[in-house]
Amino acid sequence: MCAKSRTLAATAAACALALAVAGCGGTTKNSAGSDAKQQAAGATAHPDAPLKKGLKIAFLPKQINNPYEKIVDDAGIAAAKGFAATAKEVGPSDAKASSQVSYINTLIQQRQNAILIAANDPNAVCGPLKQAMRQDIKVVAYDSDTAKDCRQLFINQASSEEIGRSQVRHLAQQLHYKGEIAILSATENATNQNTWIGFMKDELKKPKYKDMKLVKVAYGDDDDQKSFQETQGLLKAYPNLKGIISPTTVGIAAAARYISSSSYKGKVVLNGLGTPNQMRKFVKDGTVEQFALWDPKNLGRLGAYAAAALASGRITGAEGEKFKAGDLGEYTVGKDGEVILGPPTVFDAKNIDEYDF
Ligand code: RAM
Repeated sequence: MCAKSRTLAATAAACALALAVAGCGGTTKNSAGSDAKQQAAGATAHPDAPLKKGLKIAFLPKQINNPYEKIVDDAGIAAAKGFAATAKEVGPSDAKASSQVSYINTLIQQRQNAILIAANDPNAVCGPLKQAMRQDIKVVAYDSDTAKDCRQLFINQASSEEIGRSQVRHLAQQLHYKGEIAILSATENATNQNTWIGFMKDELKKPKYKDMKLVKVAYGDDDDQKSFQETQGLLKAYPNLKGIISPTTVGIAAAARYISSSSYKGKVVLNGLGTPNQMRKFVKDGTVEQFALWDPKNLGRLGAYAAAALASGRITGAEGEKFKAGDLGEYTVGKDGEVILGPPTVFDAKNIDEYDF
């Protein structure tokens, strides 16, 4: 599977599938972009080079007011302080496709050493990111990827394929493999959600799911109110709906809030990706039986270490390179610059109180 220090064997197939089903990373590779990446990568990695002191690292999340992104970035900033870097978080208050562009331009002007970006769109951010790489600013996507030639690394929280397929597997078990289902996603352009949804749709093609039907993919835009209203709309429009997958921490929390005080509580199964602290009360009151997530703090930490390793010349982003990520241990760069944090955890009434994030 996707444990640390191992390259993901299925990445090639996974990404080919993601491209086919979700349009992930489907940017036309232009020569300028490839040049920017190659130029930035340099010829050789120096694995024993000391970690540079005083690096300037910036986290650019999908949106700054998303509690999940805040946990990721705060942990990354704290990790960076630990190796004498100056790190900060800047970003838009909405997750629209182009809302990150002006922030990238400012970070370039500020001569940051590395930009970490959770991309709201795989392509909309590419121009300025290539510009950054041409100026020797390292670019690391985390949480939500850009097109592959617009960054040097992608720190993925878990195998995208495993996230997508397991969401369907879990909901199907809860529904005894029967009934209409819907997806409540984030924004229509989000690379991570779209890649996962691609794998969900592919999983649903298997014969064991023949009595399940995906009736709609709705978009709450990682906005609490919109996600709440979209949930209401789904349940009204599809009276036979039996289950909802919400692969976004904002979406699942809003959906749970709506369901918890509606007549659908106990009748419609909600699963997806959420933070234990946001979901605890809905697990305790019986609205939600289970959901999943990785440790967002570790995602931020891994991102910070990866950015520093690149900016110090220890790695270039090439497949097979290894780097140390503090207490998290050693990680290996996989195909297409992907580094995988590790498998997600499933939370339910039995274990939720063991987690505080
Ligand atoms: C939301 C964001 C983020 C995603 C999580 C699961 O917070 O969309 O990108 O990884 O949910």
